[in-house]
Amino acid sequence: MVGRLNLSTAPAAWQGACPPGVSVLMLADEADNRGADIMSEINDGKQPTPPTGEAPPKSNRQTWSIVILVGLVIVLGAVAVWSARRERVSTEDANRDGRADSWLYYDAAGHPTKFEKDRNFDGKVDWRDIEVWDAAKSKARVVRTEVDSDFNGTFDTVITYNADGQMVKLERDANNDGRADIVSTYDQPNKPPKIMVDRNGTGQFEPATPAPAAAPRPATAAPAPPAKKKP
Ligand SMILES: [Ca+2]
Ligand SMILES: [Ca+2]
Ligand SMILES: [Ca+2]
Repeated sequence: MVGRLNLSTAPAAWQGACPPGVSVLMLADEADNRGADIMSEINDGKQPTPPTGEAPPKSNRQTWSIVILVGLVIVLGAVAVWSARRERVSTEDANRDGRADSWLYYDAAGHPTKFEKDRNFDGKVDWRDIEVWDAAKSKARVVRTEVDSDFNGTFDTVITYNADGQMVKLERDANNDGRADIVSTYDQPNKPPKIMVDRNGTGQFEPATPAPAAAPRPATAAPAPPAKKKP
């Protein structure tokens, strides 16, 4: 395809590049419709338009501005999510020594999730209640209690409660080897528990006869946790 460029109507840049009176022949492949369009636009005195879908190149400054803006949005979003999910805690100092000795944790909705207490004021938590929110009763209930009964820094007793708040299982690590060796199961209210004992630390439990004295009911034997205040 051959076209003749009309310099009198062509864009100024084209006119300046060619001396007056010079004809310019333009060639385009027969299959190149875009080439023909460009020649037509130039002869009409127009600037060739970019092909469809081909956006004009952005400057580096524009590109960096977009990158920085997107990064800023991501950071602000992450901070908002962290702030919404972060745990809150209220503390008490029962012995007034200037150090907290009980901690009540809340989720983002203000529902208690965990209560911890340092009962002997040695700076180490030795009582922990795990709580869940009961929406039907609009209050939290304790589902599990962990106790360091001898205050040696290791939790050795785990108590599990049912939905009514009754103790259903007590697991005790009496020899401090990190594994429960006395398991008391409270299947029926007001009935003695079923007690199983691992006497030699092998993981094999057998019925306790007679019932070992090392299976107390810490929920009643231990000091009652102080009143929990909302933050
Ligand atoms: Ca204190
Ligand atoms: Ca303690
Ligand atoms: Ca202990």
